[in-house]
Amino acid sequence: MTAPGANLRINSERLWDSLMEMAKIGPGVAGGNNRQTLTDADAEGRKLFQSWCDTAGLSMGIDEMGTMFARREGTDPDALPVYVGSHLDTQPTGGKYDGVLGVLGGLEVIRTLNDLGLKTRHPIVVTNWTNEEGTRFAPAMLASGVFAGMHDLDWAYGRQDAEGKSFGDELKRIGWVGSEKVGDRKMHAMFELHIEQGPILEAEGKDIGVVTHGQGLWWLEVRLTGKDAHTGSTPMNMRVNAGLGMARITELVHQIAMAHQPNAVGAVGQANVYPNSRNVIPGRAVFTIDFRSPDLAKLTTMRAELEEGAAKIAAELGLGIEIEPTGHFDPVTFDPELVKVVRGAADRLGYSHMDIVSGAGHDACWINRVAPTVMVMCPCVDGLSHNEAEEISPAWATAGTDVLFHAVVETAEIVA
Ligand code: HGY
Ligand code: MN
Ligand code: MN
Repeated sequence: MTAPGANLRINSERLWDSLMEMAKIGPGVAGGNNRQTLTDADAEGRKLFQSWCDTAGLSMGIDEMGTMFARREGTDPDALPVYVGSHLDTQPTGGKYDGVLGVLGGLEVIRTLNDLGLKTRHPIVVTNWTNEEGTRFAPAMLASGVFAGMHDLDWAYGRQDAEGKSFGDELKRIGWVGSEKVGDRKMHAMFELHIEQGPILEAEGKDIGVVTHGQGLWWLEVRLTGKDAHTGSTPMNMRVNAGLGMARITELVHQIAMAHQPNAVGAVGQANVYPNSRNVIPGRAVFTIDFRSPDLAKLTTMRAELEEGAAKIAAELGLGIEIEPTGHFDPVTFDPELVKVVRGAADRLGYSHMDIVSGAGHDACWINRVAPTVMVMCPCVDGLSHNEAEEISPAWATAGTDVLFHAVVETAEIVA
């Protein structure tokens, strides 16, 4: 495959303007975004992306999970397309770039090809995967998981949010149910550009992360049952306190992750006690644990240690306990050939780069099971993400998208 000339670059201003335009939809309260999946804000963001794709001359396909596939034709109708994308949905207190840079960076690849009047043998498809975040409807990477055959469609449609609304009903409500069967599309390759969401690239002074691997993950939902009682008149030895159990298990999660350093992380992200009244001892607690490691054996051991330790804590406090896995994927090894293409592109363009393991999960982690897949990363300020203060520089956005452009176009094969 011939690589594009190093002089070919994307249009930085246009990319940045599009990022800022999209950031106006579903604004947060502190400068970031709250564009959660299948909300009206998500629908508005989809509409804006659709209009940009129309202007760029792309044809749009939508599958039954609402994932958007915007296609630029290649010269060879039989050639499998090169996919490039990420997600437009955000955390409730999300940043402006998590996911969005990968979708609009993919669109910028198309816009630049259009500017240059270049054709490629393989078609190129820019993709917006539905519900990557998994915060409203667990698990994360839900649509790409169905696409990769990890979840079935009905199970995904039945996932419920905190108000009991189902994924399927909400997708219908916003009018984005497509007719394509999920997973029917075959891919020549898939690229995802994403901010690192960690501190390594910035600390090392690198413009580009060549993502060779991704961490594995377990999400475990813990439900503790104790007894509501008066916080004032109930003697300490008569309490069955689910809130205390949650606190002890939260500490246990931290201890387990620390015991498996390096390359292990753990936290409780979502935590609710019931009835959540100032003067009632909580009779119920429901919370989620997020364990991750690039080492499968460590990941398995952390889950086992948690289940054993949490059962012990519950027994000591007289609590009922249920632990339900609500999300999982093994550590990921991305396609070595595509990793070389990304590394070569960064070299050719003169961007500093280093190999890196993705700490966060991404749609690419599932698609890697059904097609050759790789990720490109750019730094983010202080490594901060899943926080409205998430920030990147226009230079980092440009570097990441330049490398994405070169890697995608090389793989899609320019036709002279
Ligand atoms: O949880 C994750 O790693 C991703 O940001 N959804
Ligand atoms: Mn993301
Ligand atoms: Mn995210």
